[in-house]
Amino acid sequence: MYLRKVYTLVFLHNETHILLGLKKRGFGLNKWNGFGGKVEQNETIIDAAIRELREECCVDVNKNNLKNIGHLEFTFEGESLLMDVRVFSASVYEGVPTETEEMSPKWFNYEEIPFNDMWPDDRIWFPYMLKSKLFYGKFHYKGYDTILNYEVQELKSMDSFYKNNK
Ligand code: 8OG
Repeated sequence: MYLRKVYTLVFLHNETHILLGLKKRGFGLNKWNGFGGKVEQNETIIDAAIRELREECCVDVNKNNLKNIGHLEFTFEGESLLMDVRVFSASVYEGVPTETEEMSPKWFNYEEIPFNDMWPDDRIWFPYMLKSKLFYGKFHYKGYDTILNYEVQELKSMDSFYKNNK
């Protein structure tokens, strides 16, 4: 049995670019990623996504403009933690992405995503996100660099995914 912890991961985008942040401390140090973190007790997943985006890059997003586009699960050989990561995108937001103690934000053209400096799984599921497809992905790691096995699939709807995976 795994101990499931829920995380958020938010990507801001426009027609040609996606916003990534270089993580300056903690888990995923020196990797480019979206913005997010642990959902706290007494907080909804959406509220956590909004809070983390604000804390990490000073941008405000309204919950109606956050779209749940994917679900990722990560497990690690020998560990009981299952990281349940809810992925969101938004193209409408307020504020200018600004560097914080945790993240240094930068816009990347869709053709120039720095996969060599990102989590190894990202190059497997980003193509779904970049083609505006909903997705599910499950990755089992040995350490933080090696994917032992994985599964990724396109989803028809997030609602039906969650209905069937309670
Ligand atoms: O609070 P903290 O920064 O530790 O939260 C971890 C963040 O990293 C959270 O937004 C979820 C995200 N994340 C993982 N694993 C992976 C991964 O393999 N790829 C990507 N893109 N993000 C990940 O925890």
